[in-house]
Amino acid sequence: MILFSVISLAFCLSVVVVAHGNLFRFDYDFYQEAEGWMKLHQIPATWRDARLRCFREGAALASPETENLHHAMQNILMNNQVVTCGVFTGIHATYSKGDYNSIDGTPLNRIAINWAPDEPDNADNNEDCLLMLPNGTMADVNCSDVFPYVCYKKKLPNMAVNNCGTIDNSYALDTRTGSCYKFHTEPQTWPRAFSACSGEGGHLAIINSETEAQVLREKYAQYPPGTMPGNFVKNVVHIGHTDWEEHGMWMTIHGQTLKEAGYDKWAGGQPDNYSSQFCGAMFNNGQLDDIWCERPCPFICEKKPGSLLADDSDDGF
Ligand SMILES: *[C@@H]1O[C@H](CO)[C@@H](O)[C@H](O)[C@H]1NC(C)=O
Ligand SMILES: *[C@@H]1O[C@H](CO)[C@@H](O)[C@H](O)[C@H]1NC(C)=O
Ligand SMILES: *[C@@H]1O[C@H](CO)[C@@H](O)[C@H](O)[C@H]1NC(C)=O
Ligand SMILES: [Ca+2]
Repeated sequence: MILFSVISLAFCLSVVVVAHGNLFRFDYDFYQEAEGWMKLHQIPATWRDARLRCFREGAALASPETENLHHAMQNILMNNQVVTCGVFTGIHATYSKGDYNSIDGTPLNRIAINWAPDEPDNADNNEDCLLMLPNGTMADVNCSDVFPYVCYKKKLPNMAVNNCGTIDNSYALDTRTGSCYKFHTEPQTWPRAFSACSGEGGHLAIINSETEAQVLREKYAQYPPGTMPGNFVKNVVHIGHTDWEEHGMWMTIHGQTLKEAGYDKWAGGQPDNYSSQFCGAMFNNGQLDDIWCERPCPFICEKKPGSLLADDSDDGF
């Protein structure tokens, strides 16, 4: 019986992947009625984190904007008993109290809503996000509370997965290392940078050789300070090493010492722990630095070419 359900589960998954997996991501399922892909995030998050995570995945926080989308979302809820309270939708009034819109700007009065009993109540004048309950009715809730959520990617006529295995053309393959890289010019803290790379199906770049340091140096050279709007330090990027809160013990985010990983060339005088630096960075000359985890910096993500398409997702996620 268990064997049978494992086999049938594998079968279902592979059907989805064969049909549409090679068009977006292995961790999203295609829903015909929604004319696109959806993914349930079971781990509850605040509304802001949910919105950002969907964006990083190349999608958007789902809203029941049409009858079909409502139906697809409710199907997901009914098929997942873990979601007992409901999911955050993309319908929010976080810009201006009471002005509810979906992420793509559809106003609430254009969306058909069935409210749950005694909702909406804007309790304590503190509720600016809409939750969809398992039975499809809606309630306003505190955006700082945490709930599961659904991300949605509408299928576009010209959507194409590139040779990095993603629809994000900012990723470029370098044949010297066999990895793809993306330089993010908008500064983020190290944890937010980590999250961005992970959402995109990759990870903060890990330097495994002199060659890879050279590749990243060249990538960096394509982004001189003038190409990065904003007032921040522009000669250093977050990359994938950290002290794992064991101060003085630097390892990659994949658990290797820098020597094991294949590159441990610190810049002169680094790591200097200059008033408490516990996160990993790289100067534009390719040499390593330690930096404040909360300092917003540009950052470089790395991803394996197929990692967003593989259905046995060992790499990438
Ligand atoms: C939907 O669920 C809510 C919360 O459990 C409940 O209060 C409400 O009566 C339900 N509505 C319908 C139409 O089933
Ligand atoms: C609701 O949100 C406000 C800020 O919007 C926050 O200060 C408050 O702690 C939240 N309340 C609960 C119960 O989560
Ligand atoms: C860095 O400095 C902090 C205090 O500012 C200290 O707790 C930590 O142990 C130092 N790390 C190293 C490697 O010395
Ligand atoms: Ca430093």
